Amino acid sequence: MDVADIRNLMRKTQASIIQNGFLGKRVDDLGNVVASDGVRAMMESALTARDRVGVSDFVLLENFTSEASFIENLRKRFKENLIYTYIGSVLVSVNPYKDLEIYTKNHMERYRGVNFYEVSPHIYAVGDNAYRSMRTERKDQCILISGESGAGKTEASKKILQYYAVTCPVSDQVQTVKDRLLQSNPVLEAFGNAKTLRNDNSSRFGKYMDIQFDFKGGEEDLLRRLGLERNPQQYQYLVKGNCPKVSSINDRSEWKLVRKALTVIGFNDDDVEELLNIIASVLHLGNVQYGEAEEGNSCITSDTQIKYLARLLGVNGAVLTEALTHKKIIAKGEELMSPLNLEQASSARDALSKAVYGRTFTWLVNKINASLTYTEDSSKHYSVIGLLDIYGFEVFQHNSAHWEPVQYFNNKIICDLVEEKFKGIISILDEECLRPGDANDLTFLEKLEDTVGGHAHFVTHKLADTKTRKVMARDEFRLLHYAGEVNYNVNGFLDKNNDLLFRNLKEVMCMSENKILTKCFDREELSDKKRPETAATQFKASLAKLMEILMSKEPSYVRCIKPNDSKQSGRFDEVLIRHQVKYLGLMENLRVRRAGFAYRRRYEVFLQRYKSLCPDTWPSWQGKLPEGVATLVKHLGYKPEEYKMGRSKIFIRFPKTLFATEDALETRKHSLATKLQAGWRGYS
Ligand code: AD9
Ligand code: MG
Repeated sequence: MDVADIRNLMRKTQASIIQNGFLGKRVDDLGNVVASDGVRAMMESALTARDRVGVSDFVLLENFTSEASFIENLRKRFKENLIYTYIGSVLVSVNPYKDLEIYTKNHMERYRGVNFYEVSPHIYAVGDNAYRSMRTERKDQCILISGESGAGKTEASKKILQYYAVTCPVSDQVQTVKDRLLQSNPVLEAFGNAKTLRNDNSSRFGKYMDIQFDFKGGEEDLLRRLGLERNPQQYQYLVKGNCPKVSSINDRSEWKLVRKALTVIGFNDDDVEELLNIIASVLHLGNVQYGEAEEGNSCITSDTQIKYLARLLGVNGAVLTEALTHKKIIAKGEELMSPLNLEQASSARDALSKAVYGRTFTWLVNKINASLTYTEDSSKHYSVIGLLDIYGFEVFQHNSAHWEPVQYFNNKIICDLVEEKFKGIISILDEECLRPGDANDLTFLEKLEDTVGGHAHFVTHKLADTKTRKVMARDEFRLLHYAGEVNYNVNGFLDKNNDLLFRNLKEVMCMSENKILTKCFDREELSDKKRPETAATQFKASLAKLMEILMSKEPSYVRCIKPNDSKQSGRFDEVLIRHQVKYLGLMENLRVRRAGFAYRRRYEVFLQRYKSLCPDTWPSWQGKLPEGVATLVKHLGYKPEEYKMGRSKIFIRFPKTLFATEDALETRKHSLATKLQAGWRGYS
């Protein structure tokens, strides 16, 4: 919040006091009760509209400890298409599963530069607030969007991007970058999202197990060149999830969008062609069928796919066939081709598909990132707002090696169980993967029982009580996540974690004439003797990096809720919603918020902003930060009940305390300017 905002807010409050004859009440055009912070509680109770539409901030609920009234408030608002509600500054959003007229340019304008509490809750308010905090406090921001699969995280992040695109003033050069940023979305979604049972447009970034790309939108001659058919049922990789039909997405128009977007990002026709060749190859690879030759060895039964693959990837068909059925081993300095059995061969084929798709996706992300880099002045530090939209929590019949990033549900116990350095699940899995000899999925499970068997959140068939045992198979372990219990079937854990791409398949890819693949498969990799990192370890490392980035920024939170499991508008499934309210920790959020402390700032930020108001801290404070802040607030006359000193931040209970301080700052600036002017006149 800057001084202008506060002034603006005060002016508006005064105006509405005059208009309404008592502390400003107002119902905006969505029927929301809105008011200025501090006086809201008084005003809202006077309003009848509240019975119909609920309260726009859960903090105003009379019975704020009751989960039932929390959910009732959500229900009232949802019925009225009011999908957004605050808990203080946290935005709760319920997926409406229909297009609402609340994202127009007019709406954007309404939220621009306006205080959080003056207008009805909206995702734009969160975006605007982060933007202004970034500007006034010069601290990088991040907006964390959480919620389960299908709750509306990706939509929320797109809305924020669109808001910035429309409202932030920019130069021409930045405009290009912004266009690219917006256009990167359909591209990333086309290649990184997939239809799942939970969500027709589910984010799969970084996870490539069930990629489905529907080519129904592709042009005829393009399909012919790629050797593809219109019917997605033809492709093994597309039917595996048993849900290839996407009713909510129009492929034809989306495809046009993606083509256009690729051009904006800087792809020429050749680039697009090469990219599509790769995607088509993955589909063909999925259809490579194996038969059994002598001694249980595998052979490829039809060479149709191989022909397409050879052409699309620019590789030698015979070499590819051999690589898909053999493994190269080096014994006594000699290279030997050892035949693969059926199962090994299909794993090798799938590993190749995953590697090709995965690396291409990474390449695409890098290319987009590069096109977004804005290098007008590299010596300058640009403030940033990060947007985190992850893939949501899913509970399926079988959950395999899919480590959910649950950290910001404050799920530390589980995170330690999964991640701990020597005795966490990931390190035990890695250890089993490295162990030569008889290591397999079941020995991995036994090792888990030996090592983490005593953990209160870990159960297996052997360790379970009689009741749980009935619903657990012998090859499963169960984790009691914050968000729910999940059974993990260990079948395939070792293979998936190894995700090993045989050396000879890598060699074939390195020989490819496809320019994108040459960048994805580097020859240097072949000479590297080092064992590649396992999938789980890679995931863990990228998560750690992400956490580091997030920790360095000031967070805002958006909590998304999915109203029902059938993707229907207007259906409010109470059981499902209550579960999410629980694991998103919304009741806890509310309790903390009700305890007060509307405003919190890091000591250095607070001191920097207000130090000029106290002779002891001006022009600079030499001692420790908390002492400087204590001296400053004492001088300003803060009463003990008005604030608390935390470890690194000061917490201020009432906005009015802060407003008074801001006013003092403004007055000082004003008198300083007057003095300077007078001095200048005197001089001339
Ligand atoms: V996943 O964890 O990536 O599987 P998300 O990202 O949480 O999931 P997503 O944003 O993709 O879910 O939302 C799912 C669908 O809900 C969208 O495709 C829209 O059809 C629908 N949706 C979500 N938010 C809104 C909204 N604000 N308005 C209208 C929405 N429809
Ligand atoms: Mg998503």
